[in-house]
Amino acid sequence: MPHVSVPVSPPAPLVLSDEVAAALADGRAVVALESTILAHGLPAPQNRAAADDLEAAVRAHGAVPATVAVLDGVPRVGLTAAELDRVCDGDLVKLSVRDLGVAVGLGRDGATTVAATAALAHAAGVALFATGGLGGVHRGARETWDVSADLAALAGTGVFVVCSGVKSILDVPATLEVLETESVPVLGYGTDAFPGFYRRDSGHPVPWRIDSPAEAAAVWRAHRALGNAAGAVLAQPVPEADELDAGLHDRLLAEGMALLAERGIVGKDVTPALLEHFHSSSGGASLRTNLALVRANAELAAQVAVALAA
Ligand code: PSU
Ligand code: MN
Repeated sequence: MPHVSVPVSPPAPLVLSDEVAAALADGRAVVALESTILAHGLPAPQNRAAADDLEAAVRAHGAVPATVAVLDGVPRVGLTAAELDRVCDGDLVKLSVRDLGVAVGLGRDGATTVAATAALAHAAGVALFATGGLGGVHRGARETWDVSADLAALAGTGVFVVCSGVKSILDVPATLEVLETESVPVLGYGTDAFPGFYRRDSGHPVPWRIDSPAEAAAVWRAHRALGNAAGAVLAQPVPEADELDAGLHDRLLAEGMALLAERGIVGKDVTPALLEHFHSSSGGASLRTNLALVRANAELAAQVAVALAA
């Protein structure tokens, strides 16, 4: 049989903003930010203010922010103000990794999850990524098989994600087990407890604790140098003053789970529906917590990115 040469796949049709492209070319610090949290995790109009707030938090610590989304079928790393407007009031669909080719092929708009943002950030050459809470194994996954693609993405994508643990709406110990199986290191930042998103302590320990951006940078460098292709998780608890009250948290979670069952909500609508229930039923308390933790994560990611670039 004659040898048939297979064309190599073209480079991903990514578009970097001028600022992000210049920073990467100079080896300066860049931090990726996801757009699903803006389009589906936070209500309007607070989401638009949050988009600016997160970018400002990254800049304040000396790094360049790169919010990621797909607009008119173009995967973009680094958005203009007008593009952030579209993400925040455009009624965008939620894109995980499997949806990227579809949205690009069909010329659609979409907001990227942790998984999809990690894939595009990595393709662009951005290592640091800040978000709120990772997706993971859902409660009841034994019956529903609902396991976020965020876990598979972290297993196969070399990005360093700064977050506040996994969303407390998930099965936290099962999620930690999957991260262990997939060889994704989990580091507590200034804590021995794995953070619980709205709460500082999920009730489960972290395997490793680190206490400075320099330590985080050293761990990331070594992780990559040793050839581990997986990502890593740097988990920072929400600032103490912004933690959600434990009783309120548990009540909202129980109500939210009942609501899902009652309305038959499944698949990618589960996480936005639960977050929406928290925001609409906590009198603004969960929103304040969510904003505070993402901002703190953006700040820390910028500090680690700066330490890595040094
Ligand atoms: N963290 C937040 N708010 C969010 C999310 C994370 O503070 O809205 C989003 C992320 O985009 C994450 C997604 O990837 O929720 C997980 O969705 P799912 O469980 O359907 O994989
Ligand atoms: Mn899911």
